[in-house]
Amino acid sequence: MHRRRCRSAALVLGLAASLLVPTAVAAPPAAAATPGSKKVIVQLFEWNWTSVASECTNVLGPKGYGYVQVSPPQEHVNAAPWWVSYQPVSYRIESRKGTRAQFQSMVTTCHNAGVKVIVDTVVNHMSGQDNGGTGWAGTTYGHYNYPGNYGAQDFHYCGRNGTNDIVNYSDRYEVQNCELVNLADLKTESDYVRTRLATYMNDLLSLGVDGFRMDGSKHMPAADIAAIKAKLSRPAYMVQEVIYGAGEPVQPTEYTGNGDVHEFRYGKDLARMFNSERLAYLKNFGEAWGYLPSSQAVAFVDNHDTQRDGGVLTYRDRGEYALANAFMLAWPYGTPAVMSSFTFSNKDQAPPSDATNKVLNTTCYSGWECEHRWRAIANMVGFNNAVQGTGVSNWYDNGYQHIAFSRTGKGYLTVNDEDFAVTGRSYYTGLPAGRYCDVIHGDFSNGTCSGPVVTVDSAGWFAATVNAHDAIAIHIGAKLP
Ligand code: LM2
Ligand code: CA
Repeated sequence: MHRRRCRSAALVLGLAASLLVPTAVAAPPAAAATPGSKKVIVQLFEWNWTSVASECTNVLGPKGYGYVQVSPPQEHVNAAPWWVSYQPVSYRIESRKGTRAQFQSMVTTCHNAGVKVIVDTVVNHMSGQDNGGTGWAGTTYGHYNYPGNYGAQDFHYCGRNGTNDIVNYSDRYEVQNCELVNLADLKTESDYVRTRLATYMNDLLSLGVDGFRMDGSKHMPAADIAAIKAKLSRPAYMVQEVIYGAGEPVQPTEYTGNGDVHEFRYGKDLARMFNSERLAYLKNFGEAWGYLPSSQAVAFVDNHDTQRDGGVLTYRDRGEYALANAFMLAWPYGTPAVMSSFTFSNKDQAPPSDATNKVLNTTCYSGWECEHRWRAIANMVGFNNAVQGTGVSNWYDNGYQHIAFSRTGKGYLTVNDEDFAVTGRSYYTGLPAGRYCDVIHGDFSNGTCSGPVVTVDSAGWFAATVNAHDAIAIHIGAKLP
């Protein structure tokens, strides 16, 4: 008995000591969240370089956007649909959106406006044209032959399903080694291919770009992306497109070692809360919903694919879409990315272009929706900048579609998606007393507000009516003197 007790005491001691042994420390995650004090990304989908440049100067910089994500700049197959951008034929920076010189000048102009540039980078594949053709800039190519870049030996031919196409997303091998919609699938495990891709990305870095949106990341092993990244000439921001699919073998979390990852569940769940469930459920929106770690996620209401595929809110939802974006820009989950679309009535529709398929200059708001300029969205970018580093406090909900919360000490948002106005309520903000511009309805500049002003009393409260399907937002960056 005595001996047993001693032995077990020793065992207990041994166990206790083992609790003190330092665990293996995982390498810190690669560059996570857009670096810098201005986090918000805007995707200027299919805008030409000249128009992106002027938008940086006139709107993105002044409104506080940190990053612009531009569509793929490399030479592509020549046809009308927007998706030609996702069928590279060479790595010349020469596309329907502009020349290399225009691209270079756009990067410089955006930097001068304080806006960094993320490039949509197509690395998983080349074109999907069985009979080849002549690219936008005159390059003659075949489906598996891109002179000077790739030949037949540089592609996968999975030979499953009677073709080379991906059919079964439950099969990791197929997802990464077969063809996504007939697009010639590069052997990203080959050092030659990796080097060629890194050379393209290094060329973009030499033009000053700040980051990459890695198209089709799910279709490449994370290790292949890591190997390409290791060949880059300098550190760069990276966000990988890995569409979450329940039960699929390839999961978004596999990619966080390389950089950020898009959280596709965010926009779908947010749409469901607005459309058929309750905003009240958003109280713990984010990691608690099974999402990627906030510090490595890029969140979005919609992107160019999901706005065509459904299940999300888009510009067509008008006010609800604005409210969803306002919520995203106020809520501390991930790096928010705002979509800016051209309007379309069919999925394949070209961006406004001339007879040669060259993209026309953007004219907000004809043919281009310019959601990122809508007041409720554009002004919430300033809110996001003002509340960086703060948590959520003072959550309120009515159990249904009316919610409110503080970003502690810096900002306050209340969203009312009920069919009725909420009147006669006061809201506790915890903000310093004073007069604040309601940035959902007014622009703040030079100390004045073009819309309604909200007065926070010395105890941190304000009283206001929140109209049906409307919101009020105030923050310390838009406080009247
Ligand atoms: C992406 N991420 O992984 C892009 O975000 C998405 O927009 C791309 O699809 C896709 N992956 C490939 O980069 C788009 C578009 C497709 C289009 C492809 C290639 O949604 O419809 O496919 O780009 O341009 C089109 C045709 C398709 C055809 C294919 C090859 O729609 O029917 O396949 O071209 O010719 C036979
Ligand atoms: Ca692949």
